[in-house]
Amino acid sequence: MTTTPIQRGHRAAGAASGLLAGAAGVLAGEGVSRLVDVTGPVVAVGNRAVDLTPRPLKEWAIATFGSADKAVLVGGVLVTLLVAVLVLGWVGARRRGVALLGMTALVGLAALAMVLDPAQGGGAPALVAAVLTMLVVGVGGLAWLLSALPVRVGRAQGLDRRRFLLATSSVVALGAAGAAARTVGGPSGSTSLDLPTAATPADPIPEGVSFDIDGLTPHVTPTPDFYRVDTALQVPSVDAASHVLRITGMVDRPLELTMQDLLSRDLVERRITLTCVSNEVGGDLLGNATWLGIPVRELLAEAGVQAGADAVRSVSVDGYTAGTPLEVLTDDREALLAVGMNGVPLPAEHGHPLRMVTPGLYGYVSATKWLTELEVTRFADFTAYWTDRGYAAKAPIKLSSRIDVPGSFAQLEAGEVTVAGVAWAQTVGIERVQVRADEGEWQDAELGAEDSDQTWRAWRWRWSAEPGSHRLEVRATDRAGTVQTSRREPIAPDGSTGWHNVTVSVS
Ligand SMILES: Nc1nc2c(c(=O)[nH]1)N[C@H]1C(S)=C(S)[C@@H](COP(=O)(O)O)O[C@H]1N2
Ligand SMILES: [Mo]
Repeated sequence: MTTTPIQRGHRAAGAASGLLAGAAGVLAGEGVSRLVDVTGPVVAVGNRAVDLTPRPLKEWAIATFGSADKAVLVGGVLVTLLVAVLVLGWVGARRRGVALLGMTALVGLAALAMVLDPAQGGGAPALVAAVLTMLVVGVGGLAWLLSALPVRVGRAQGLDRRRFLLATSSVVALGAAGAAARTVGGPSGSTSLDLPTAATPADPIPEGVSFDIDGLTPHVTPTPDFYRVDTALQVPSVDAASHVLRITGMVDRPLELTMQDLLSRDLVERRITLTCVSNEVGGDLLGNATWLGIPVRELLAEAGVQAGADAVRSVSVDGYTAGTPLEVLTDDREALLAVGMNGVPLPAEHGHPLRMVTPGLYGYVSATKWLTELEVTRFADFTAYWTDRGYAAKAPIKLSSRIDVPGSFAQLEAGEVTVAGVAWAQTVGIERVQVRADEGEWQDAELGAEDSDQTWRAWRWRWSAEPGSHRLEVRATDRAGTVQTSRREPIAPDGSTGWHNVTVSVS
């Protein structure tokens, strides 16, 4: 049988129907999910996809897409869905039953992913509402659209235009309503929490902690500029009023603490520079904030840590886990369970209402956001999110330094040029920073006043720049006398090393 133009148009109308119904179904499902506060289909499927992806592929994706990996993942889910519903609609032009079955299967997959999502906060009725919406709009919409197409193409019978237009506009309207609900609706992580003042406020910032130099990183990072790194496709929205922290595992007295329990304690305020293991040499995945919180060691002492334990496994509401050495959480660095950041409750992206902040360790082993459980355990008995993906179980922050100004490839005028940046060796402290141009002699930079050994330290150096192209390099020495290594290491498995350099041109 040869294909006639009518048949081809018919197939195309089928494919368009699949696309319309599929898109509207997802949008409506997303909208209702937002309204009833459950993890929506796209994020749920994305999360499942991450979990089911073989490790080499995952590593390749992280290496290739870096911090855009989430956008790429969501894009991948959407493109796959698009292709699937196009094909379903195409098939459906001839075989309606097959298309409807296929669409039902897609909704079923999304429903399964939503039910299995570790961050799934909503109850059964909310989930049922979201899934029913997808069924009605996706499957029902497709059935309606396809019913406007004649089944037997052999007969010279065109599509039922009125019916097709009505179905199309209805499905589009439902999809649009879903999209609107998706953007406006929902309890968007209300971060209202009455923070008490600190029993132990942060020390005042010392005079001369930084320099007034354009482009030099400020000592305290304004919250909107604070880097964000996490695996959450959608920032968890946690209700502080009902949030509970559980302390479990190898303890004499397991604890369950509400936010009110935690806030009624003596709170400590301190500036701590957080650093991500994914920070490349010269990168900006670190920030310094004033954190308000409860010393972890006080809570662990109350729970009564049993002999033999050497780790704390922290768990986020979204299922993320990390392992931190017990000794680090009980020593004098005084790791915090933070409730406040820069004078206000933690913003949703930074872990509202409760997160860990541990001086001296990379965030992935020590700074769990949306914290819901601390399990006292042994390193030998568990693995965590990033250790499952090839990163080290123990990860102290490596001594490092960065040139903030001048920027790479800056065009400068000959004469005196200010070179400046920050250096960090949390819990050890920075003793010295040196700079050199074109591999000449190392020169001592001037250091800003030290805030504490838990924060970074500013430095500056005056350079008499002569015309030409020049390469500036920086290296730091910590309080223990260790000089920052020039050896270039990648971020995996436990943090990058090497000297940061910038090339500038002077005229
Ligand atoms: N729940 C959860 N907590 C998390 C992460 C995460 O993916 N999920 N990422 C960690 C990593 S790798 C870092 S570097 C810090 C970053 O904290 P920030 O986003 O507030 O800067 O959070 C840590 N806490
Ligand atoms: Mo990180």
